[in-house]
Amino acid sequence: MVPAWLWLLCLSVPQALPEAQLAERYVEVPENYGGNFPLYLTKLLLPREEAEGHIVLSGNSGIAAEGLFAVDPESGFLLVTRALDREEQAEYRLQVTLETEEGRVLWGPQLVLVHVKDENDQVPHFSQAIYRVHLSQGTRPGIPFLFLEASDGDEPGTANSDLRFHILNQAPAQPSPDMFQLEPRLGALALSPKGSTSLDQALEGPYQLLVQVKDMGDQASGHQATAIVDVSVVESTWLPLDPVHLAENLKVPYPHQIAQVHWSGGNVHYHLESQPPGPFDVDAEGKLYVTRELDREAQAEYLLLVWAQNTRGEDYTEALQLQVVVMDENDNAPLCPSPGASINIPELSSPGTEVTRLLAEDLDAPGSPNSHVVYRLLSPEPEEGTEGSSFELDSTSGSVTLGPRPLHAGQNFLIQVLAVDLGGAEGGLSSTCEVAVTITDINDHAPEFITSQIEPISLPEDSKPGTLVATLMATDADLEPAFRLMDFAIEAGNMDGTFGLDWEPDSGHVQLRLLRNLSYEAAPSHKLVVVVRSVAELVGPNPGPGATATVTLLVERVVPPPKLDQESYEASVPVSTPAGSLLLTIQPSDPMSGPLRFSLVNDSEGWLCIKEVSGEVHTARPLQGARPGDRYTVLVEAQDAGEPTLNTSATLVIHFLKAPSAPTLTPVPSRHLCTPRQNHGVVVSGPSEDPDQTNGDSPYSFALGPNPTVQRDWRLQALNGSHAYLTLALHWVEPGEHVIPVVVSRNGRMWQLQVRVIVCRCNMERQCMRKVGRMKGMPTKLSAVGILVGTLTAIGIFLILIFTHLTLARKKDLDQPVDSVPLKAAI
Ligand SMILES: *[C@@H]1O[C@H](CO)[C@@H](O)[C@H](O)[C@H]1NC(C)=O
Ligand SMILES: *[C@@H]1O[C@H](CO)[C@@H](O)[C@H](O)[C@H]1NC(C)=O
Ligand SMILES: *[C@@H]1O[C@H](CO)[C@@H](O)[C@H](O)[C@H]1NC(C)=O
Ligand SMILES: CC(=O)N[C@H]1CO[C@H](CO)[C@@H](O)[C@@H]1O
Repeated sequence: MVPAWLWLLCLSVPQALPEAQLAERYVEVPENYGGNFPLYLTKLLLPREEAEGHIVLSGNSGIAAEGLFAVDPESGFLLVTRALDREEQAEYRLQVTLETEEGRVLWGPQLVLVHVKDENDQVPHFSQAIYRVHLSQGTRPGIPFLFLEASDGDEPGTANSDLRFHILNQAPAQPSPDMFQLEPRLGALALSPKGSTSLDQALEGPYQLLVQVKDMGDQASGHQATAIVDVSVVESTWLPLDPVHLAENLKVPYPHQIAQVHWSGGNVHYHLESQPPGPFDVDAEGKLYVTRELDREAQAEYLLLVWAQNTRGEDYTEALQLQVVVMDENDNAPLCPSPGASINIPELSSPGTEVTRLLAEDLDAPGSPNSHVVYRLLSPEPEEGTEGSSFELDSTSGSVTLGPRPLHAGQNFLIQVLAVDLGGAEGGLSSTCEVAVTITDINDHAPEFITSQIEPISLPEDSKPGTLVATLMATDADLEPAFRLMDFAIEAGNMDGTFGLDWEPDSGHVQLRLLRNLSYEAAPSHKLVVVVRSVAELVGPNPGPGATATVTLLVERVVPPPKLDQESYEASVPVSTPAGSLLLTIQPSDPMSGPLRFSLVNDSEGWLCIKEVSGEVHTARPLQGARPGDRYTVLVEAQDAGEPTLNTSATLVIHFLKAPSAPTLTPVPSRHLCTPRQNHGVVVSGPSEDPDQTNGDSPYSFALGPNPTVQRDWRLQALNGSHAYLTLALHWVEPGEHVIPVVVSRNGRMWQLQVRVIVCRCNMERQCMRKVGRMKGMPTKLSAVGILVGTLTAIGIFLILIFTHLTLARKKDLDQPVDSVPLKAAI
């Protein structure tokens, strides 16, 4: 035994420190202390000077009153008066104060916690002296079927109350002495593996076990107690269960018992699981319940697993399985397939073509009438009076096919089908399914021209490349834009690529254009065959004649306007130029070009005239009024003889010159001509003294003066380059002396001759029969000779006069132009 003073010392050491705040003191006192009492516990630091006060000790209910604790006023020690029992009270909470008579606190309070330190003075106790338990066959080894309970009054958590269980004895020790195992710490009694095997082979028992509980843990020492465990082994009632059939939507009060299980062993708890999770439950007696209505369509079958478990939730054995089959009820109408996009069926699809297959789903049990769906076509109904329907329906398969009635591109249908279960029997549930069907276009129409024969088109030869010849229009009866796209081509008549086509891809207009120059000579007309084709491949009949258009093009000839050899003409003429004088000839630049017709546009003076065909410009009359140095401009127009609209014009400028001094003309020896006309004439010769006559052999030209009477009465024919022959033009010309103006010209130079001719009646020998002039009566031979001699004399005098005059004139006008050389007429 530890001496009291030593206890005191060791317990007081932590409290010996001076305390300002009077912190709680902790004192431990051994339980059942066997030494002397009072036992000093700890010294309280009471103040010495406050002697008049008295010490008050208070604490847990009534301890001070019992006088268990006290404070020695002399030493200030707290003391305990007798042994303490931890099992009675483990801790005392004390408060010490120093108070006056009036109860005023002088010191304190000082708190003191007194802990009673445990001593193993308690014996463990089983909760029962005898445990009786049923052990079912089939209980797995190691699974506790009984939990022994024992208690120990000593302080928990210390070795004094640390209990261990043991089997001391098993009776009978058959078939094996260690049929059971007891978990030492927990007191869990279970079959040993050997025991489990043995029990499953034969129904043994009952067994009586002597079990022990001991404290002080695994130490050999300690208190102990024993108890009896009666184990009666029972047959297993944990038997397989028959499947349960449950109607769905069952209208009964819930929970509704569907089966029961029983574990014949003791201390059982039932545990249920449903695969998949379902509304099932099990109660403490093993009754299985369904807690609400089932829906076969949600879950048609459940597998329930029921376990028998000990209090720790360990399975005694395998789970029992219970199959729950939910029986179908026709509680689901057929479900239509979700309406997808409209189904496209090409037009002209043959009857019998499947449009779609409706598969209305019925969630009720497959294979049962509840899910046996049949179909009925509601719409479109076959119209009265029409032959056949557009769609047909197979009532069994739900297959919608095309009926015999033809369909057209662009049509839209909403097919309504009634789907009924129970095989269509009375009371079946139904749904109306809808399928949208669109009849799509196929490229079964070839494009065609609106007009296939184009009126002949005329185009000038000089039309520029790019010129629009014609616009053709084509149409396509198909609906689909892609099928309306057209391609155009010139199939014939465009060998040399003169023409081309131009079109917008999505229009039905095509423009026939010129790509090259036209040529009337090469081809005065073109016949073009234009074809139109569908860009997309055509289905069905080949294009008809409408796919071809014929364009006839006539090329208009374009003849260039005539062109003259000069752009303007000029001529210089003396103002004395007689009428009928040739001034110049206007000619086309290309002698090979077609004939022209010439005219004067604004010859306001009437001085000029032009030969319509030859283009020779003459003076039309004497240039009276023209002054030397003036100029006179007229416009000459030349027209194409065949095409008068083709014309050109040029100016003709006439420069007037001073008139040459009139040449003294040699009187042309007159000679008579017979009237009525006889076959002879007068020879007129060109100017004999023309200096050009010898060196140039260009001929003279002779013309009668412009006087209309002269022109009417006389005819002048060229004989050769230097002579002309003047004859009567009329049958009868008045007898008498006539002076006939003759214009002779050569190389732009001109002379005018006055040819004197005597016209008379003639005898047989072509001799004048009567005197010319104012002679009366028939002349005698003598008078005729006289006249002749007289005449010759007169001529001779006349000639002398002329020559004399000429000689004088020559002397006078030596610097006169050559034009003025006298003319000579010869007989
Ligand atoms: C077509 O005609 C024009 C004049 O009308 C000419 O300038 C051009 O050279 C010609 N083209 C061809 C290819 O003959
Ligand atoms: C004739 O027409 C031309 C061109 O227009 C002009 O130059 C000329 O003076 C006209 N002549 C007369 C006589 O009017
Ligand atoms: C000459 O040609 C023009 C066109 O170049 C035309 O208008 C006119 O009528 C023609 N003249 C005649 C007289 O035909
Ligand atoms: C060159 C020439 O042959 N001149 C003759 C033209 O005719 C006349 C009359 O017949 C003749 O006298 C010329 O000799």
